[in-house]
Formats: sequence, structure tokens, C-alpha cells
Amino acid sequence: MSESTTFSAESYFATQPAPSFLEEDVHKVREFVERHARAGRKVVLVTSGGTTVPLELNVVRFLDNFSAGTRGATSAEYFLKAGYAVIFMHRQFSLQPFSRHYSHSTHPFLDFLEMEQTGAETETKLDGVGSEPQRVGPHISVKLSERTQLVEVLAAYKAVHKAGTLHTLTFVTVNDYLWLLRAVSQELSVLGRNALYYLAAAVSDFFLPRQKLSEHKIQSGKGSLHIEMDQVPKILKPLVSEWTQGQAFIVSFKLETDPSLLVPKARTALARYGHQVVIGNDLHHRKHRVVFVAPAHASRAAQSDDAEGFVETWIRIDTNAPPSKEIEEDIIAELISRHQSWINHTSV
Ligand code: PAZ
Repeated sequence: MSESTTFSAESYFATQPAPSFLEEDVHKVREFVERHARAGRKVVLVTSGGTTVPLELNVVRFLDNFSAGTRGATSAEYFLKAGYAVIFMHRQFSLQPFSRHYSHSTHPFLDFLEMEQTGAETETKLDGVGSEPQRVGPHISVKLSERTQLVEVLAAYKAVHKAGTLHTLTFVTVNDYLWLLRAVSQELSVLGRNALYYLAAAVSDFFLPRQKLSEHKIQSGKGSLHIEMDQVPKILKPLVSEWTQGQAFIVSFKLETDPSLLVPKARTALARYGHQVVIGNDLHHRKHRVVFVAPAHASRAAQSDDAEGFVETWIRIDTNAPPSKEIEEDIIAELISRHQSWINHTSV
């Protein structure tokens, strides 16, 4: 394939097409943000799940990024519990708040239902005057062992639904993600410091620009496949300095498989983009430990201050803790406190 191009955010958006759903999504986000801005509520944008990079225009093959969406979906629930309104921008079919508890692979819904053959299934009943008789099916109930959790999840889900504090957006490709992120950030700007960004999605670092995509499925008859991909522009830079103009509290994530890279790479990101927090996590321990890295001047509770002006704070949960203990509970509690203290200290 032809040689690579270096895309700035500006040249990216000037050359790569906006997704067809963008306008409609933005309209709904605007309504959601305006409603919560009027109520004086803080709003968090949670991004979750991995982006894909299509290799063809009529997509058969694509590269994917690791993420089930657990971190984002779980965190969204804790933000909602704490009174934030949540825009949950996630990869299609990845985990979502509330329904995540009943994932088809780890806790299939059908497995905790019981069916009683009472004989009622043969009966009919009238549903009201003039209505057709209806067949009454067998009695279906939830296993006793599942009820406590289901009642808790269902109650929280219904309360959020009633309050209208959760808005969901979907992306698949890295292109969808970038266009959505830019557009949503423009809508969030009316909130000023009440906006929080929690960027947990696993975003592709390389992509194939539209102009280089083959229209049809790449054929396999020619032996090995060589593809040169372009770098996805570093979007945190315009997000911090242009789209939010330094007015929002921005938390990005850094995933590594070599734990020794976490802190240095988090520091580099903070020095380069100037946002508030990088949360480092390594692939194999991400459910039990994460590290918050923040500029020293922005950190509230320092655990280890270093000469380069960054503070690291580890959050750990005991690997023997009950399985219901989720590290996101502690992550969100810490972030909410940092967001509030940042608002207090940066307000004029
Ligand atoms: O979704 P998940 O719980 O399986 O994984 C979450 C995660 C590891 C993708 C997230 O915590 C993260 O680090 N996101 C940023 C990844 C990156 O460095 O691009």
C-alpha cells in the first residue's frame, strides 16, 4: 500500500468522513446536557470498550482493540449512584451499566429463571371487557439465590431510568469514536467545570484512512498481506486545549502489559497534554490495582511525590475481598472528590 501520512486532528477531520448518525446523536446529547445543566448537575462522559479499524470499505475484516467494557460500565453505575448524569459512549455490544450483571457469557439470564408447571398454562383468562381470551403461561420465577442482587440492580436501573440521568451512545470504528468525542465535547462545554471526562475506551493507535481502503474484501490469492497504517492523531491534545479549553476535568487511562511502563508513560501523557489525571492499569491486574498519576499541584492526597512534579496514588483491592467488591467503587469515589476539589480551587 502507499506511504503513510501524518494526521493532525485538524487534517483528520478535514479528510475522514463523519458517521451518518452523528447529527442525530449530537441533537440528543444537546437535550440531555441542557436538561442537566439547568438542574446544576455534574455530567460525566464515560467512554468504554474498544474501537475497530476496518480494512475494507465493505467491511469483512477489521482490527480490534482489547476491552470488554467492564471498567466503563461498572464506573458508570458508581457515577450514577453519586448523582452524576452519565453519557455512556460505548462500543456496540460491549457491556453496559446494569445489564452487565447478566452478561450472556458470565451470568446468563436464562440460567437463574425457574419455570413451574402448575397446569395454569392450559387455562385462559379474560383480560378486560371485549378483549380476546389469553393463554396464561407457566409460572416463571427468579431463583432464590439470585433475588437479592436482582432486586438491587433492578431498583437502581429503574431509578436511573425515571430520573433520566443515563444517556447511551454507540461507536464501532475509531472514526466513529473520534467524531463523537469531538462533537460531545462541544456540547459539554456549556457545563464548564461541571463536566468530567472518563476516557476508559481502548482506542486504536493506527488506522487506514478512507482514501486507502480497498472497496471490496481483500483477496487472499496473492500470498502475504502488507498493510502500512497511519497513526491516529493524539486526540487528547485538542480535547484539553481547544475543545474544552481547559475548563473540564479530564481523566484518561493507560493500559500496558509491562507494569514498569505505566508510571513513566502516564507522566509523559500529563506533561504533553496538561490534563488532570492518568489512571494506569496493567492488563493482568487491572481489577485489583490501578495507579492515579496527577500533576503534584492538582493532587489532594499525595502518597508519593517525586522530583518531576507528579504524584502517584495506588488504589488496590484485596484479591481475597468478596467477589462483589469492585475496584471501580474506590476509583470513582477518589475521582469525585478530586473533581470537586479541582472545581473549588479553580473557581474564580
Ligand atoms: O473494558 P475492560 O474492563 O475489559 O478493560 C478496561 C481497559 C483496560 C481497556 C481500560 O481500563 C483502559 O486502560 N483503557 C485505556 C486503554 C488504552 O491505553 O488505550
